[in-house]
Amino acid sequence: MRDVTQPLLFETSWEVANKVGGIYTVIKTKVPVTVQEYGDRYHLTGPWNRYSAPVEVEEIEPEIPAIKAAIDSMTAQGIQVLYGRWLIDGAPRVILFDIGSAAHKLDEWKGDLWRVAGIPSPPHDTETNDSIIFGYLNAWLFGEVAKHDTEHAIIAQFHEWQAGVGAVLCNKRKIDVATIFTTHATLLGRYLCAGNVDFYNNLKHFNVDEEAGKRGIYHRYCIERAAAHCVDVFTTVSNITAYEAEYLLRRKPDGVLPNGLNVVKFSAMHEFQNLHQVAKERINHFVRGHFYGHYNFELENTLYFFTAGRYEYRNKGIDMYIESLARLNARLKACNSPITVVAFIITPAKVNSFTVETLKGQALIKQLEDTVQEVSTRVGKRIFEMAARGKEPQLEDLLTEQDRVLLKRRVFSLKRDSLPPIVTHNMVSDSEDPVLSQLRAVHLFNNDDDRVKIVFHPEFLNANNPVIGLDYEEFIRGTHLGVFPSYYEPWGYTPAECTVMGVPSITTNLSGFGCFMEDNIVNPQDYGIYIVDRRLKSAEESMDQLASYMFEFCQKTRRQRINQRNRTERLSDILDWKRMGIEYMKARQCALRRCYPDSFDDSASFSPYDRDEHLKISRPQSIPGTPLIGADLSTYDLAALSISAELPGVRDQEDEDHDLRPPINLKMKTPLMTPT
Ligand code: G6P
Ligand code: 1S3
Repeated sequence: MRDVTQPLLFETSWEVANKVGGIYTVIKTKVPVTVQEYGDRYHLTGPWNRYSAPVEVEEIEPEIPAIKAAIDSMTAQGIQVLYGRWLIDGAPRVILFDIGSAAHKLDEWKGDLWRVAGIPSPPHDTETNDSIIFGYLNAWLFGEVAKHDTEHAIIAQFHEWQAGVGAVLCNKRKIDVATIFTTHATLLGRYLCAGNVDFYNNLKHFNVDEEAGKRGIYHRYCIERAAAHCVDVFTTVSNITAYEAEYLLRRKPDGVLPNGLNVVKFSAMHEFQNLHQVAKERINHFVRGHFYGHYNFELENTLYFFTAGRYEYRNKGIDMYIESLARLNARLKACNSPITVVAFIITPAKVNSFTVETLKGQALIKQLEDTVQEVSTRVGKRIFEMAARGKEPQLEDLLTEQDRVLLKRRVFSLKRDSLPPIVTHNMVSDSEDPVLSQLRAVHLFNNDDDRVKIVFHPEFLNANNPVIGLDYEEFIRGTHLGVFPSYYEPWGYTPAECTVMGVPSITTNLSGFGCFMEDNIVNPQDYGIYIVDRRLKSAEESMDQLASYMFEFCQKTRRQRINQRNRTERLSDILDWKRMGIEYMKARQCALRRCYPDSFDDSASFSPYDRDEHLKISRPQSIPGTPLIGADLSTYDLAALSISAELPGVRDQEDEDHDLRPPINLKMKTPLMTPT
């Protein structure tokens, strides 16, 4: 009988030490809490990316004998394996496979996959071929480990379809490991939504095999569906994706594992507010250059909105964002608003380079800045000289003719015939690009009288970028509002990242994050989480609602914005892995009980998922004024939440709106389960 109290844990994903998308963030940010729980019994397996591994992974010798023996048996047969520490927070142990070193086995394994699981694999789908090799290598590893270590229970968690073959093989080969398959989206869901399909209303009626076949993804779909059915525990990242998986993969997930973040809190609120100011100043600098010649708006009255993510135009709601910005523009114009909104769209498209105009704008503004700096230094010297001689400086004495000419030249160079560009790069297919086409259709051209200006930056940001020169995190901090009106979004890290940085955001009730907030927080809007209804409203109504949220945001005073940012930032506790990680613990417990029922004394029918009751968190509170106040609240599950409760009448110093709001008590224990 295996010992279930000290299990070995393997987590398997194509994105281990190999950044592709959101799953990389899930895995990387979750590592510290998992390492804390499992220590050296925790391993991640992934592909050996020859470009990133040398800088991300430090090679070491395996210490656990069963793992060493497993790796030795693989390397003896020509498989190249890198065992090391992933150099991230928590420094977990990773086992990375060189997929190429097993390429000679591909045909044999494809045949085997068809025989044992009935999963077909066409010849030229490289991604699927790699996933098959990856799956066979994982199953090989787990089989060897289970053979050499018969003492400990073993858990293997597989993320997304690319890791699915391993899950299928563990089942077919009856490898003695408890298995979990976690899907972060469904293949079919993503494909159907990207087309013009009324997805959610038809979810129950799709002929899944036919739809997958029509889109050329039948074989991938088979892997995903088989993985969901072959494991002890099947999970996904949100309730909405659980619902989708139930119909598209034909298995109801056992549990939902929402994505967390590794939240680093500042000890004082003003610290993140200061960072906002500093980063905003950097964006201001970019804006002055970008809009040169048409810079007729006040930066003091300018708000920065942005959307960001992979270029899935409809799935990520970029279409809705642009349409709503056009409506916002009309409303701000109609009421003569003093506010200007600069709306950024940051999503990677096929580009050649920055446009000359974009680079020129930044160069001109830099030149002007340098000239003003030089002139000011000279003016300063003159004032000093005059004052030192006892002469009161007169304005006309300060600027020499030479300075005036120099400044005039700089000012003249800022004249421009064309409008400020709506896109910063030369696009490979400018005329067919959906974002540009829609911007043209709604006439958002950065005209002087437009109150909404557009900057489409079709490349992810990084600090070395000669135009914006900020990395993504700094950029978010400098903005005022993130807008993510997604149609298909199993979770959605973008609004979650905004939240932990204290930046309000707009999401939808079709995104996992939006639903999570709606389910767990009373009045999320008060905390800077605006949720557009894309379920019960028509597209037309949703766009209007989005435009209204943005318009309302534009009415806020600076003080209200600062206040709201404080409240938004306070929500970060509920997104921390320290809390979210508990759902992973539940899934692992459940898998252990299903795989090794004889190792448990209590009833085999126990399921960690049975005890869920659903309660909302009434209000994420600020830190209580004195420790004594906190000590009174032992009946609440505050430790798990890291949220302190406020007592009626206790002044909340961080929330300047407090006096306008009724005091609210934290009413109930949150429904978090402590695994037994
Ligand atoms: C932060 C800074 C303040 C600044 C404010 C601007 O709170 O600490 O000094 O005035 O940001 O806020 P705004 O919403 O106008 O960018
Ligand atoms: C998926 O990545 P995506 O952007 O393709 O997984 C992410 C991590 O779980 C999730 O946040 C996102 O919604 C999914 O869509």
